[in-house]
Amino acid sequence: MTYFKDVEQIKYKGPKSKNLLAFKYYNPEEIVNGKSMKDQLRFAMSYWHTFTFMGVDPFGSPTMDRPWDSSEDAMEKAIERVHVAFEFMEKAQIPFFCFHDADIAPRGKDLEETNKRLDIIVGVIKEEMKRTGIKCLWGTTNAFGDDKFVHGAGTSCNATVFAYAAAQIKKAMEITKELGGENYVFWGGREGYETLLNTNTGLELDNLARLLHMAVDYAKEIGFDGQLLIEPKPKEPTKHQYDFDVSTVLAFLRKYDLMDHFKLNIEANHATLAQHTFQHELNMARINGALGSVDANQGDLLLGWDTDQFPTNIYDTVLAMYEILLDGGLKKGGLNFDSKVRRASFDEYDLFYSYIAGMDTFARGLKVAAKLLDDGVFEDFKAKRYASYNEGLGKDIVDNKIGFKELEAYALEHGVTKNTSGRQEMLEGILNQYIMETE
Ligand code: XLS
Ligand code: NI
Ligand code: NI
Repeated sequence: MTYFKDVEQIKYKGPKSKNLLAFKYYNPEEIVNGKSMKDQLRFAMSYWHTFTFMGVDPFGSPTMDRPWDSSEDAMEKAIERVHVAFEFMEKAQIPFFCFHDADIAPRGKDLEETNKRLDIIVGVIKEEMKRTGIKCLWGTTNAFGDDKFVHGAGTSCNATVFAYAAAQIKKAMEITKELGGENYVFWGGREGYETLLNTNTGLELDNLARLLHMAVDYAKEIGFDGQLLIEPKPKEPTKHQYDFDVSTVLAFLRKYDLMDHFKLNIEANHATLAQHTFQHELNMARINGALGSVDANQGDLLLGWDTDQFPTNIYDTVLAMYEILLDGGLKKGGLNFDSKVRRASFDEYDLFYSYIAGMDTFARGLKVAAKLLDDGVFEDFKAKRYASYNEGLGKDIVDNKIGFKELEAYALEHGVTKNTSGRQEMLEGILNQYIMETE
């Protein structure tokens, strides 16, 4: 059965092509910075936004035209979606996918039935993976949608809900392992709170850490060697999400002795919701050795929520790829399009246009970033800017050789040398030049 009859596999046709169903910049086998674009970018499809998002918003009903969703039977529909998803990924040349348990199989009447359903669908996914060579970047559980999670999952005030969340994570880790997933993600869905009038934050955070330690132990027990990831987000659904941003998560991991076991999954739209740039969040993760993977999307700066749009802002992708290359590439991570088509882009072919736009923007971002690094544009500038720490006084400071008394003696004797310009606008001009002129 073919679902996207009007589309052949999307191919690279180059920047001059007028073919709307072709890549202009993403050339999978082209070598950039020593690796093929395919291996540098490790694109992934988000199962939820691509195949379960139906266009509902708080003011309106579903809009998406999805001819394959015709079956009345929930399991039949889920199986059909697996086939469509793999045809889509093959045609769009997306080598990985990411999923929540709840995306792939309908919940059953109880945990036991839900798990049985998951096993059936996982079997179908495995066959498709074998047929296509497409791999699993990460799995996760949805422990936020169901009403039992109204007060949170690992941070619920209700211990039986904590147990249920643990059971869901256990199963989701097992199926992620079964599918060869390279990572497992924890996004703190409702791990946060609305008011301190009813909340014991100390206990909630301790419990969240307990849950994560249990996950680390269980991964070891079943031999799951994927990278565990935490995905920061400052708000939505709760007012105060515990995993606010990269720095908050790092402090949490350090306090609870989890730093060795977790890295971060950084989402562009979550960064801007936290009043940071995407680049800032990647940078903070990188310098702490915690850059794991990326949820590639973009928000709308005029709107205060997670709009999860496809990334088309070239500045953001250049600067994101710049941080990623400085980190030595994505390693086990990838670029997961945690992005959805707008509600009014309801035609099934919009899925292709949106992924092509996102993949091309990141491919171009990769090339520009690689060139900026090759030419040492910003790195050479930075090296000179901090040169005073390479010798004499500065070297004594970074070698931890001197203290306040020696520094005072130095200041009394020498005063300070003249500062030099930070040249921000000059650097921004050069960045523009690279974006516009890189071949
Ligand atoms: C929601 C998150 C979510 C995670 C996976 O805002 O981005 O989609 O990526 O649970
Ligand atoms: Ni995300
Ligand atoms: Ni998000």
